[in-house]
Amino acid sequence: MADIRVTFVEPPKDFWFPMGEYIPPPFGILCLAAYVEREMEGVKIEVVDAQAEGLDWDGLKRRIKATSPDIVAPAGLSTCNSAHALRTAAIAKELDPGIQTILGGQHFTALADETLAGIPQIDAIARGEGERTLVDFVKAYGGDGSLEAIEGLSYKTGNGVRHNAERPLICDLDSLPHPGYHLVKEHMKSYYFALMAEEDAPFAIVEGSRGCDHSCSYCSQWRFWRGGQRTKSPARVADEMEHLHGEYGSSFFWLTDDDLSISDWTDKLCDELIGRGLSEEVTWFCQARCDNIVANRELLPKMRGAGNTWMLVGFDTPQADDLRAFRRDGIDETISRQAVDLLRENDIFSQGTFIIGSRGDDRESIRTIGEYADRLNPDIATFMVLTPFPGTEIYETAKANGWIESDDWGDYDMIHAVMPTEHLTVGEVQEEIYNCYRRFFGSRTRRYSALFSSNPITKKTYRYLAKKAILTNLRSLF
Ligand code: B12
Ligand code: SF4
Repeated sequence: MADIRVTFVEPPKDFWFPMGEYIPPPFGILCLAAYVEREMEGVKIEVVDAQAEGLDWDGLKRRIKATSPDIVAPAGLSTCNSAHALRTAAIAKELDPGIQTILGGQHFTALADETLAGIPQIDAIARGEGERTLVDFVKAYGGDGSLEAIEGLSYKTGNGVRHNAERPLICDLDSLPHPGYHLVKEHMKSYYFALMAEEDAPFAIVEGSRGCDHSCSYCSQWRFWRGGQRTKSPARVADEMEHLHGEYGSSFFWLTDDDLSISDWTDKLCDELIGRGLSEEVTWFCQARCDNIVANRELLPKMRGAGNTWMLVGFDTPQADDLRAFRRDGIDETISRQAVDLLRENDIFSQGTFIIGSRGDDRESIRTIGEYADRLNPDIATFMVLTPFPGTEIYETAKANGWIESDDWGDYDMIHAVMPTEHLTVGEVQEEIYNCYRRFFGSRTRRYSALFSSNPITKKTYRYLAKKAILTNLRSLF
């Protein structure tokens, strides 16, 4: 099938300031683009990365026009970026109403019905895993098959919205092509993550698995990927890293896994990285649960030796009731403390996340969360506001009870408060997140010991955060 032009777009967007400045490769659409490229000969694919190309909205419009697309597929990473995806689709329709627009990702999967019913510029949504649904959509556009038969697709019909049956997940993730980094090869040196690696250390994203075995009530991931975790093989993940390093010089990697399975799998991945000499050349970031870290503590020295320098761990709160309500089974203060100590002993930088703004929170309980962060003392703390992301249980409860006060999806970034608690207004929750950061990062003792730390990552991180005035940014939100 020839002559179909598909343009994938990473729209212009702000970075998430608590993590400093960065330009990430648009990983999700790179996976989709590579899959379409492999499955459909002759389709002309372009990936427009507005961030890497430094395009504003007018520039993006000109750039999309220059690709003469038949289909425009914007990236749909998170709820707070959903308006950017919609605006991209609207631009495509302004250029030519005949261009087909398709969205995907967590937010639009959860809100497929209202998005299609309410937004004229969207033609279709691929719900859940996108690769195979998108290929079938492109084929149908070219006359091969009907929309009606495409599993996982929701789309507009003459008189409403049709949601086709769910599509089974891809069993073998190794069967996917390597993500389409070659489609953005001219930008590979511009992807960076200033806080986590040097600005001149090209940053790439790799995916070890999809989904998660847990079911935290505030998380949209486990439902989106329908429970359970599917992994690529360790050798395949190492192949991707080796290729990216060899071809483009990528030297800092973010593993997308929601909970890296620190187990035999990680052991093998480390063997691969060490055996290929990559551990000398690259560093990598991962996220893992503290129970997982503690249960597999014997692997931490090997992970550090294989280049793992930074780990993000969710501690949430010291309050047992909230941990229960969040369904964070297996997480408590003892295990959290052990995890921080183990990471420190193994020279792995620990980023701990904490959640404020649950229904019962008042100023006092939030102060105890701040104190908890002080007690656990991870290398840095990231405080986030409990956010009702569409697709989560918390969203359903909050919506049913009328708790949600903001309908601006741009606010759903875990830094803006969108719900009051029983005791605090939205504005007061917003103040409290600032207070938590001020307490942690304002501590002179912590700042001085970090600035003079023997750990270069700690030193650099605190210097960087001080320079970027994160507290001033947070203060400006209320
Ligand atoms: C890497 C990452 C980042 C990177 C950015 C990466 C990027 N490309 O821009 C950084 C660190 C900067 C980041 C920041 C944030 N992130 Co983030 N991030 C991730 C992470 C770990 C991996 C994303 C990824 O590449 N996944 C792998 C790809 C293959 O999956 P995918 O993107 O979902 O795409 C598949 C499908 O969704 C679908 N699909 C997706 N888009 C489209 C588009 C079309 C057209 C189609 C057809 C299909 C389709 O097809 C794809 C292939 O199957 C995810 C968690 C996760 N494991 O996914 C969180 C995640 C996306 N982040 C999240 C959040 C909340 C944030 C932040 C707000 C910070 C925070 N509080 O955590 C900021 C927001 C940034 C901003 N302002 O843009 C949440 C989003 C929740 C939600 N419902 O909104 C997630 C899900 C984490 C979580 N556990 O909740 N993030
Ligand atoms: S918060 Fe993390 S551990 Fe919990 S369900 Fe989501 S991805 Fe899994």
